Amino acid sequence: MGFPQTIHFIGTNTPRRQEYTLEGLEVEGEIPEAIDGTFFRAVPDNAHEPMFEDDIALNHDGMISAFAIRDGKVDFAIKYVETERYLAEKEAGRALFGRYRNPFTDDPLAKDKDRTVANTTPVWHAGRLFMTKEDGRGYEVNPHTLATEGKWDYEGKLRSETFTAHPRIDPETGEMFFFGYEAGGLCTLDVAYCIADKDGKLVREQWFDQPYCSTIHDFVITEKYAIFPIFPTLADMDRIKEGGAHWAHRQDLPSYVGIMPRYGDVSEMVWIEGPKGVSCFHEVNAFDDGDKVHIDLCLTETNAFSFMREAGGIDIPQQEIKGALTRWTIDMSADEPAIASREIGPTGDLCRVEDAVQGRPYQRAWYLSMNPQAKGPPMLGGPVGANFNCMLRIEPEAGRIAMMEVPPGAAISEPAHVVSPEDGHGGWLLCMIDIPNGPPGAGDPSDYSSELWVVEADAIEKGPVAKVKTGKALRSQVHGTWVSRRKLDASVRK
Ligand code: V55
Ligand code: FE
Repeated sequence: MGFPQTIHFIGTNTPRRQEYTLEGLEVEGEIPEAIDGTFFRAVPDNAHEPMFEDDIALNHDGMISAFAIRDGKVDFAIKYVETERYLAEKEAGRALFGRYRNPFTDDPLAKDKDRTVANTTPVWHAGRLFMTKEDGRGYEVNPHTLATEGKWDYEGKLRSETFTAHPRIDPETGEMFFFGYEAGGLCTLDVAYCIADKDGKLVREQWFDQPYCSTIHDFVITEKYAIFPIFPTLADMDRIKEGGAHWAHRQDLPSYVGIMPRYGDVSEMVWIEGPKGVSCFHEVNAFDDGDKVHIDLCLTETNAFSFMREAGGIDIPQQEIKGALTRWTIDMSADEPAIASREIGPTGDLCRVEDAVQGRPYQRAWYLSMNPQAKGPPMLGGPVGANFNCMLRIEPEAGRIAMMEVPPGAAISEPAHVVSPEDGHGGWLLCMIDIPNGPPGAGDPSDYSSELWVVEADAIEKGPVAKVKTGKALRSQVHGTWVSRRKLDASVRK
């Protein structure tokens, strides 16, 4: 059948399916010496033609990619995560796993095998690197060789069958707070809330029920609380058994915020009702302010993934979806805590704060958006099928916004933040830019050049200080993670 010609397989989602390394990439400009470490990226890229024509990018095999940077020089590598699924399909020489998160559509040879593709976020904690996806447990990967070490279950201690792609690490305690939903199996309400200590030991795992079986993609912590914002994109066992979509969005149902003391008992969870029909995949950050809690979210009026809207019978074209960077404030001292909502920035997603302000008051954040001045259509591809074309830097307290544009028709991926050792310097951002080789919006959408841009974090409007040319058209990442030399040197795997 070949690869389908849909948004999930064209533009920056064009199948590349190549493992390779490149040494000494061409650098235009100068990479600051302080940038010393590796930028890891999670890249979906299915090794085989899919079983179904309506296959989606979220269902594609995870690759781990690395830009290793030292002394202004850059090496590149990309390799498949050797999940149970990848290895089974490699042996069969074809796809065995069917639709996204639907085991009832699999080939009999896939029976009882782990379905996760580990394609969403590289996570670094306690000297180990994991490739994660929310429908399964993480896979440990060797940060130096990118070889897959195996599935990660905390020495057999973890009960949850799933592990989020968005854990939160406290910058002072070094603890990793995380969760898994559908923790007890397909379509269960079970959510596991867990803490791993700074040495990577699982010290707490508690289960609770969410109000409905929703896709909990991200969560947030503050110094006091663990916070689970949930949105009405729901799984349904009957639909899944019929071979249908795992997720369907519901405009008619409320969102909720589940909030509990972060070291507390799940029986202390309070559920607060939020607006109906809204959706969010990523929270920017959250922090305490006396008895109040502020939660900053990339909020949209409906689900940003077309296939999750379509399954729910919602007919809103991608470019017409409205949203805003939104601050939800909850006064926990109130008799009945409620959500007060206000807009703090333009719509967008794939947000980043520096690690040191996780769960704390923060001055600035970066995220991706659509430049209203950009001419022509966005580059096709990426997880939702249309790429962002600018980066914003927002200061919610000061009310200031700056923008970095990209070349006409180009795409930008989520930035990673690199801390500078110099006092008073805000560090750098690393982000992938895919630039069309032909006329923007007109030529072959799979023909583009991928560059890694190095940008001053507090002067993004000036554009990059250096561009690293890969000489390749790389497939879109989902999320990326910067790991400093200090952390790499202390890694468990050598
Ligand atoms: C997202 C990404 C996923 C997924 C579910 O960005 C949600 C949101 C790359 O995989 O499976
Ligand atoms: Fe995500």
